[in-house]
Amino acid sequence: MAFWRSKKTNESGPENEGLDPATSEPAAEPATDKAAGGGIFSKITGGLQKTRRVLGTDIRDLFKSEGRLVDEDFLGELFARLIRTDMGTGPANKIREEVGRQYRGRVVHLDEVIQTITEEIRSQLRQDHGGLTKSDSPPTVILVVGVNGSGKTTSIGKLSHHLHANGHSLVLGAGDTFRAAAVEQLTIWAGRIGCEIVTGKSGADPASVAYQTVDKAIEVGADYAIIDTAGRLQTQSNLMQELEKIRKVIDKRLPGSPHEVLLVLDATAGQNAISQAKGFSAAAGCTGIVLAKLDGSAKGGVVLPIREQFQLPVKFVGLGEGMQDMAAFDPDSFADALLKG
Ligand SMILES: Nc1nc2c(ncn2[C@@H]2O[C@H](COP(=O)(O)OP(=O)(O)OP(=O)(O)O)[C@@H](O)[C@H]2O)c(=O)[nH]1
Ligand SMILES: [Mg+2]
Repeated sequence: MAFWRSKKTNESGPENEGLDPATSEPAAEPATDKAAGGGIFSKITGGLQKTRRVLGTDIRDLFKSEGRLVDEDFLGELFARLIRTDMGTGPANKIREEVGRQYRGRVVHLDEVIQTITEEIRSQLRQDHGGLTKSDSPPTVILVVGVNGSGKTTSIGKLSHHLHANGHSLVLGAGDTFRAAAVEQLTIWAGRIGCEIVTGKSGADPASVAYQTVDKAIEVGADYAIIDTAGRLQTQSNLMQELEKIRKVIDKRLPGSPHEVLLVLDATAGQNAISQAKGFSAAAGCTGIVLAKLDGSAKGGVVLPIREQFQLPVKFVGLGEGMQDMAAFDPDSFADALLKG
């Protein structure tokens, strides 16, 4: 299975496509991914180890081999275990209700309940716009935002690696000009991938670096321009205004851009990631979420309230620090990886 998969929901219209809007075929699997021997399912399953351990073990503990009567006690215990993954009370309640509706008063076996929970999670995660937006006339401009240390630069590296491995040309923009180390970090990624990068002097106006990045991408005919930004809190109004300025100058150079504003959330932050998403999605005009560091978190359930409370689709999940440790978010694989296997 491809690392990067056009989802069924994305095959109906150009704006909903995966990487390549010209085709509804899944993107070609990069050789590197094959070499790693991992399909998307095993990748996600591996990345969700910590959450799986909490959720799977906890739910299995509820059962004896002969099955268990589904009564209010059972449903209460199930609920308590579900929310330990940071999925929040809303989604956990819906799962409890569905299990109660199907099995109340009956003795059930673990597999039946796991199946019902998986289906309920799948349906809660379903989304229409999972793929990366691609502009009809290149370059597609992607701005990457989020709080400090959420995984922005690393996610750009991984995304760029994948795009490049699939034959797309790209220009990176080191829009985090606050720290020399940030420019260095992105420069190392560009070197590894073998793509162009635009950097400004230390302390340069990030908006001017963003402008030059788009300019360069247009000049060289690149397919993508991907712009890094410094970490910030949604409460820092001056820094949020700076994002607004970045957006404006990009739009000036290439009207209609940025085509994507990806908000990178740190999955280890669990429910805190939700409040970050709230502030950012309004202030920065975000179009999608990258949920980074799922591998380091037992709070992978947080993707449910993210889907519940935001109109924003989850586009990618980060599953490690390596170049290939990212996957397109697919609700079905994700739900299966949480509970099955
Ligand atoms: N395990 C794991 N670590 C990750 C992942 N994504 C990023 N990291 C690590 O998290 C740390 C912060 O990542 P960065 O990409 O530098 O985060 P950032 O948002 O660019 O940080 P600032 O620019 O300082 O705001 C680094 O040590 C990364 O290697 C992931 O998916 N899994
Ligand atoms: Mg960074």
